[in-house]
Amino acid sequence: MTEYKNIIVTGGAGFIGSNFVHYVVNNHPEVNITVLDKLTYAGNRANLAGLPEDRVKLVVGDIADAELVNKLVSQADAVVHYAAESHNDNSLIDPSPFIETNIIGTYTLIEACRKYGVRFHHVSTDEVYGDLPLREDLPGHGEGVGEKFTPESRYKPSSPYSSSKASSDLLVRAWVRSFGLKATISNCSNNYGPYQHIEKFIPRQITNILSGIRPKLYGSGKNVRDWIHTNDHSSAVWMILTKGKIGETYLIGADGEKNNKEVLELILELMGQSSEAYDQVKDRPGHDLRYAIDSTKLREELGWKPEFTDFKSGLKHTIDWYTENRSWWEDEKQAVESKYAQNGQ
Ligand code: NAD
Ligand code: TDX
Repeated sequence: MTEYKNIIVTGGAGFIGSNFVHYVVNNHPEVNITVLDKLTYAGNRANLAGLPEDRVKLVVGDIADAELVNKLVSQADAVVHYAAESHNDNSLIDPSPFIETNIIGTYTLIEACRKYGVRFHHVSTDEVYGDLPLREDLPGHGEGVGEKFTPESRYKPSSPYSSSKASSDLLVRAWVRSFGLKATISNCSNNYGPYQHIEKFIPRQITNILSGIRPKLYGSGKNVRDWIHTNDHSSAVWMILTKGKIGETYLIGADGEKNNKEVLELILELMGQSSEAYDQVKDRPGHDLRYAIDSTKLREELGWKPEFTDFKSGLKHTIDWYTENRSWWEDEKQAVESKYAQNGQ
C-alpha cells in the first residue's frame, strides 16, 4: 500500500509515461491517476485505451499553464513528471518548444508542488552527463577505468534537448535545497518497448522495414546506447517515488550497452533481412558517443533490479508489437520520413 492514492502523471499519453500508467494500473490497484498531457505530435490517446475510466483520467493541457497546474496539483498526493519534448534531432531543428516545456513547464510544476506541499518525482535522462569515450578508444578497452555515469558525474549536456533537461534537473535540485520541495530525480538510459514514437531509432527502423524502406544508420553506427526495457524504467520510478530518499538522484540502467550498428543488425536478423540491407546517412551534429549507467545506488539502497534483461527477446516483442499495431503508426510514417529526408537523414 502506498500513501500516494491520487497521482498526476505528466506526459502520460507519451511513450514512457503511458507505459508507467499501465504499470501502475496493473500493479497498484489502490492508486488513481490523472494524466496531464498536451497531446503534442508525440502524445496519443490510444496509448491509454482500455484502461479503467474510474482510475485513469486524461486532462488535455499544458504543464506550463500555471492556473491549470495549480488546480490539479492542489488535489493530488504526488506528481510524476514525464512530460517533455524528447527528441534530440527535433531540438537541433527548433529548440524553442524544448525551452518552453522542459524548463518553463518543469518550473511551473515545482512551483505548484511547493505551494501545496505535494511530492514530486522528476523523470530525466542520462544525457545530462554528456557522453563517454568509446571503450575502444580507452586504454585496455575501458576495463576498470570507472567509465560509467554515476550520480556524482559532472553535468555536460551536448544538445538543446539534453541541456533543457539538465536545466530542469538543476531547478528541481535548487527547489529541494532552498524551498524544501519533497522531490527525487531519476536519470535513465535509452528506453525501448511498445508505444515509442516512430521518430526514435528502434521503432523508425522496424517501421521502415515494415514499409519497404531501408533502415537509416547515422554515421559509423559505433555510437553506444545503454538500452533498458520501458517496463524496468517504470518499476524503478515507482520504487523511487515510494521508497526513495527526498533530495536524492538515482540513476536507472540495466547494463544494456550496444552500439547502433549491432542493434540494427539484430533488428534486420529478427525481421528476416540481410545484415547489409540498410543505408548509412548523415551523422547527427554533436552526436554523443557513448552512454553507460552505473545503477549501483538504486540497486543497493532500494533493492531494485531489472526483469527484462534479454535484449533480443525484448526487441522481438517490440517488433511484434509494431507489426500487429500498424494502424497506431502508419498514418504518420510518411510525414516523419519526409522530415528526415529534408535533413539528409
Ligand atoms: P515522448 O515524446 O514519447 O512523450 C512526451 C509526452 O509529453 C507526450 O505525450 C506529449 O504530448 C507530452 N507533452 C509534451 N509537451 C507537453 C506540455 N507542454 N504539457 C503537457 N504535456 C506535454 O517522450 P518519452 O520518450 O516518453 O520521454 C518521457 C520522459 O522520459 C521525458 O522527460 C524524457 O526526457 C525522459 N526520458 C526518456 C528516455 C527515452 O529513452 N525515451 C530516457 C530517459 C528519460
Ligand atoms: O534513424 C536514426 N538512426 C540512427 O542511427 C535515428 C533516429 C537515430 N540514430 C542513432 C542516434 C543515437 O545514437 O540511434 C541512437 C538513438 O537515437 P534516438 O532514438 O534518437 O535516441 P537518443 O538520441 O539516444 O535519445 C534517447 O535516449 C535518451 C531519447 O530520445 C531521449 O529522450 C532520452 O533522453
